[in-house]
Amino acid sequence: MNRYESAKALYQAEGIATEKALATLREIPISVHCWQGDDVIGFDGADSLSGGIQTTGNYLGRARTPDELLADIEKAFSLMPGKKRLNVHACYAFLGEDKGKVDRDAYTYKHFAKWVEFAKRIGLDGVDFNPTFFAHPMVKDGLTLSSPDEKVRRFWVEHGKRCLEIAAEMGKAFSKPCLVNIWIPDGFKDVPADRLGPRLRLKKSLDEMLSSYDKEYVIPAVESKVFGIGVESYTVGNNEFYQNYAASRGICCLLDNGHYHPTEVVSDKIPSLLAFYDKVALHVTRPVRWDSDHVVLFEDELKEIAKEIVRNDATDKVLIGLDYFDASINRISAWVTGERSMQKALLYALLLPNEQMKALQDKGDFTRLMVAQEHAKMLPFTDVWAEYLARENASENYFDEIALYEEKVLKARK
Ligand code: RNT
Ligand code: ZN
Repeated sequence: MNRYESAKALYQAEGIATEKALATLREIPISVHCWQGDDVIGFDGADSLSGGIQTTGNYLGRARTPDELLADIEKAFSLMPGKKRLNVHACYAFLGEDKGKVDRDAYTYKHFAKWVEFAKRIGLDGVDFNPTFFAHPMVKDGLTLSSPDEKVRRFWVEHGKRCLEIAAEMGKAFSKPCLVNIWIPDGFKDVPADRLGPRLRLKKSLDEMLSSYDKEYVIPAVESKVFGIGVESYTVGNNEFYQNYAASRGICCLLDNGHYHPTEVVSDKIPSLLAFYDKVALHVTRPVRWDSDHVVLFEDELKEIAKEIVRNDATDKVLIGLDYFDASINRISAWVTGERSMQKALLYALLLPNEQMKALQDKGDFTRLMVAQEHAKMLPFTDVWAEYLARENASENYFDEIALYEEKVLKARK
């Protein structure tokens, strides 16, 4: 008997169907961010990052041009098992001859058509989109949609509107809705004199932005945050603001698991939102002491997040996106390791006796529940993972190929 057959039998004895788990896993889309490959710089003129987020490290081979980024994405995605979407930020516009002439408030679909062509060519499930409200001269005093300067506020409202229009085209191109995630860096380093004003302006800006959009092909989401670097005292778009905004406007919340106090966990927020929302979007990341956006690893909180998606039958309600950026290691490897970690966590959750454990909880049999939870940890998960990789034509050793790519391609980028 091979490893998989023996694992299958052991799982079967626990009432768990490995075939079903494998079939489900390959249908769960993961939206992989485009911004790991170039340290979140983009194509539209920025030379550094701002807005309280930070990439650290200077490992060789950062993608410096659109062509390099596309090549790196293609390499990285070829080593990622499962169904993937591509998550694009507006700062990754292919401006061509419009460079220096057309600003973010006037981008159109033509500046992003290449992303759609590319995603189709490499066989992706779709494209998601994000307005880029940072790393731009129109961010004034750290503010965008909440700015008291009407010119600044209008500029960003228009940027948001353009992005919703572009996203509708992206959605249509795949006949599937495109998630448009709104994250703004707005906030203050020190104690503000007015906490309400900026929030009322943000509310007004969002209402203007969202006054019309394609309801069939666009899913707008808002991403809250507790603080950023240099924005420690006050964040306009905090959790309470956006959850109430989303609930009252019928849009979606996006939970980034780096955006809360260290003892607060997103795994526990997912079921709370599922009680009220049809869809919940995620930015899966790995915060180390702060919103550091480390590469996602197969760790306890990630497993817990995956459990909440799987056992609540929410694989089509929770839109899984990745959000991390590490410039201190090979960026392609960073990409692949994070995506595989997410897939592992989902498979791990799919292979748990969720029904039986829930029954124990409902009976109040917490002793047996604890024993069952510990027992489940020791089931031969790795053998089923190996089988998944084999069926996806993906090798467990992805690094050799990346090392070769580093030698041949990345090292030549001086
Ligand atoms: C920042 C947010 C946001 C960004 C990306 C680049 O704290 O997490 O999602 O990481 O939009
Ligand atoms: Zn995020």
